Amino acid sequence: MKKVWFIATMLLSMHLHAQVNIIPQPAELKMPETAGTFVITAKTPIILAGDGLQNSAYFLNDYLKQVYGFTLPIKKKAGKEPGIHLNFEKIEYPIAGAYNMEVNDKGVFIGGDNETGTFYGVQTLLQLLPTEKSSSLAVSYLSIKDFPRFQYRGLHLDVSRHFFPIPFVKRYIDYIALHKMNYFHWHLTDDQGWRIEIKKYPNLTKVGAWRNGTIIGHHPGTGNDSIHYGGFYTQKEVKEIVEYAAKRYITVLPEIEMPGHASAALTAYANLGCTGGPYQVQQTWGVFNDVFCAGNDTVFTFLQDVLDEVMPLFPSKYVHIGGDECPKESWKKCPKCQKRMADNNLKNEHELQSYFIQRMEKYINSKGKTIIGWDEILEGGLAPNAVVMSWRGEKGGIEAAKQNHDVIMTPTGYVYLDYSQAKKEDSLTIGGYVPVNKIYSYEPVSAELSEAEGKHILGAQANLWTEYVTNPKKVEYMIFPRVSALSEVLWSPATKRNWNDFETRLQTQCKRYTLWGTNYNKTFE
Ligand code: TNX
Repeated sequence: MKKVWFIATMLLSMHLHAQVNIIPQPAELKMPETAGTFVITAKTPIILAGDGLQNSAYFLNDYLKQVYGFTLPIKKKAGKEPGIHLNFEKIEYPIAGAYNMEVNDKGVFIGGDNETGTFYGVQTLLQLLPTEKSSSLAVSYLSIKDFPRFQYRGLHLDVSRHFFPIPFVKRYIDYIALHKMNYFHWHLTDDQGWRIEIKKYPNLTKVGAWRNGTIIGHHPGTGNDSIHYGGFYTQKEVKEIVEYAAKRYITVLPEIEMPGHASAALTAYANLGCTGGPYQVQQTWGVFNDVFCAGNDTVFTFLQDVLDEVMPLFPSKYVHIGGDECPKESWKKCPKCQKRMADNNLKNEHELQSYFIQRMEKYINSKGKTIIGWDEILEGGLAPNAVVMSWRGEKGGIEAAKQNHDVIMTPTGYVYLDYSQAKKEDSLTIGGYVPVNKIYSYEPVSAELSEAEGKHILGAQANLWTEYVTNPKKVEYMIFPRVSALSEVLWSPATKRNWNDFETRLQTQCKRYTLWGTNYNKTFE
């Protein structure tokens, strides 16, 4: 009898204290005095209070199906029956995504300031579910008030150095959504491959999307020149990705690199370079001297044509046009470039690069969009409306904010996911060292900025360059658990940041990675 009683209390207390390990940490979380759980089973309805909440319901059902093997009936709101209630609530927070949430004996109640907020409330609900497969999911009674700290919470993927197929890009977008992040920066062009179909210039993908041989010296056991490596996305596939992301309240930010990192484009259309070629889709990593010719008007026509096809595919108000790592050697030797400099009173090649970016900005602005560029676009003078992505540390971002430009912080020393996360390099990486506690310690708003300047920091982004990341499993290994740490930096109030507490919650998060079938780096454990 005693034994039965003991087991019963054990089970009851387990039930009453179902886990609450949420990442990113909500702004306000309260547990009621009387603990308890609401149990979700296959019969529990999702009850929608209005239009626009279907995306959240479908995401919840897709997740339940994949992870626990069942879905829930979706209903329009009728009475007050128990269930998962998806609502709207007036919160009036300046950044999209605020929500309130309550779990009690009547169910789960999520009220977003807008669709996005309700969607994020659903992400929180997923984190309250058990980390083992089960057909009855106990959720602890609690109440939450939550809202994002930054408006730009980004994750980047380089698909040029290595190509990743559409189903994996979708999975990557799911990972962004599960972390309440809202930008997917898609690095679509570089020296080693052009990855987006442009109908007016078919050679970009016929020629520019392919290189001969896997890259020698960097992939142990490969270096096989007989391999024709590459791939690209059709415009139809791009649309599919943009729609998929939109249903998760994620904006896809396309990047078309200029004037550097242009080998793939030059190989396809040799007249776009200063020398006329021949060029090759690069087979090694690094920075290459052949870049788009700044003295040739055909180059500007070409890039405008490309953007005319790219911009309508992406509803994003921003277009990323690169601007990083552009050597000036070919411009120095090019008579047309020198003439352009003389005609426009440009003192040096940095000013020529600035001319290039400003000319493209003018075109892009005329189409109602804003450019983003890497911090090199500060050199030679910033284009008037440009947003700066600060990657070579924070200096460029700080300078841009002081010049009243918006900034997205992506400093190598904190948020470069291609860098190793283990002290003793545990797999082939580009080098560097960014362990999970380093990314967790990142503060995007530098103390060097005044309050007004600090408002220009829209947020931050982690970048995954893929020179040494050859397949989806390795992508997962590089991003997790670091993206979970970044999500808290970007979402939670700065006052809530606490490494020890995060480390405890991360143990549960790792169980979730396993539940998702996702690879992750375990060196921090
Ligand atoms: C610099 S970050 C680059 C990339 C490389 C990366 C490797 C940036 C704007 N440019 O082209 O892949 O370093 O870490």
